[in-house]
Amino acid sequence: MAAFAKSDVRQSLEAIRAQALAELAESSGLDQIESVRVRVLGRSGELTELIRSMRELPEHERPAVGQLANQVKREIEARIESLQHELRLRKLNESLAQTPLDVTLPGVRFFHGHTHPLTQVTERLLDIWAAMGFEVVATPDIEDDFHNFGALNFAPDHPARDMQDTFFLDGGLLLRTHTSNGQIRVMEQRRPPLAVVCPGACYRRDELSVRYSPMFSQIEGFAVDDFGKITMAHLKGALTEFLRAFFGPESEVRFRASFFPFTEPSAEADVRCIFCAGAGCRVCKQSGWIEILGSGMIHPNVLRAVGYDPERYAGFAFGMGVERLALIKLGVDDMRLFFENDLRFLGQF
Ligand code: 2NL
Repeated sequence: MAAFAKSDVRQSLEAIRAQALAELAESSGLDQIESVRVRVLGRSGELTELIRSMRELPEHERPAVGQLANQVKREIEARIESLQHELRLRKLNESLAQTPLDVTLPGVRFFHGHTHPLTQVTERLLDIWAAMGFEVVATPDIEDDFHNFGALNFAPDHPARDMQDTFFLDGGLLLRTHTSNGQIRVMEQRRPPLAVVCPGACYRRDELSVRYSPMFSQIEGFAVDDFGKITMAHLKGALTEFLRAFFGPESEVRFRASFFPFTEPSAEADVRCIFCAGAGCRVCKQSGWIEILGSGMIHPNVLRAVGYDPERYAGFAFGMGVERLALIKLGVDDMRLFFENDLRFLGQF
């Protein structure tokens, strides 16, 4: 068949336009508009097909006819759009007229949640250690006897290993009683120099009370490097820096000799009572100091247990209870408040 004539195409375009615009009258509904759109502009719609067939026109005739085709298409599209807009507006107005809307009513107040105070304190503590170059490592809650006790130089008959204090699981496993297990695992897997903090939940068979909970959180940390490069002075410097970052730059810090199976020598760190500034109060039991954390130089037996030669490497370690720090920092006097999740309490932080 010879290429069909330009005039035929023009006529068809005009016809499509006339019919479509007639059908797209003021009174059309959304469904009707849509059916016209599909029939004319759809993938195999009348206009679409016609435009496609224009490839068969002689080349010199195409521009003029093409222009008309585009104009028709735009006209129909614009018409559809304005009709749809009008219809939606009408619907909205109708529904607003039906249900009276009092724009003076107060708005709905959204309840904004926030992180739990213990989480806030944990994040702050970890941020401080991270800023001092310590890497934060998550470690398992379920542990074996070696990583929770044996490697930490606990004697076989140490009371902490008692059924009464520890949750034992089937198969010789247990719920860790401190986060030291994680540090043992990190040291086993890697070689010095290391500076790591391990946060996490710990478990002991205590009744929930003002001061104890069967589940609580600790943050422990350690730094190990060549023997001679890390001393008790680094321990004191790092912990003093940490305590001043947490309690304020003017905080007075003191170290007292102490004992832990896994450190030697061991020291506890206190800060000047933040409630009475040292004058003596109920919180510091009139001593003027608040005990914050335990620390020490890692015991040679612990280094040996993870495969480090204690003549070649040395390090310090420390541990702190997150609930205890949160109680002190937030001025709360009963640990149960952190676990009851009463929103009247939590909402204050
Ligand atoms: C405290 C005291 C402490 C450690 C924890 C530790 C871990 C390893 C080796 C040596 Cl793997 N030490 N941790 C050291 C001294 C004290 O915690 O009062 N925690 C709440």
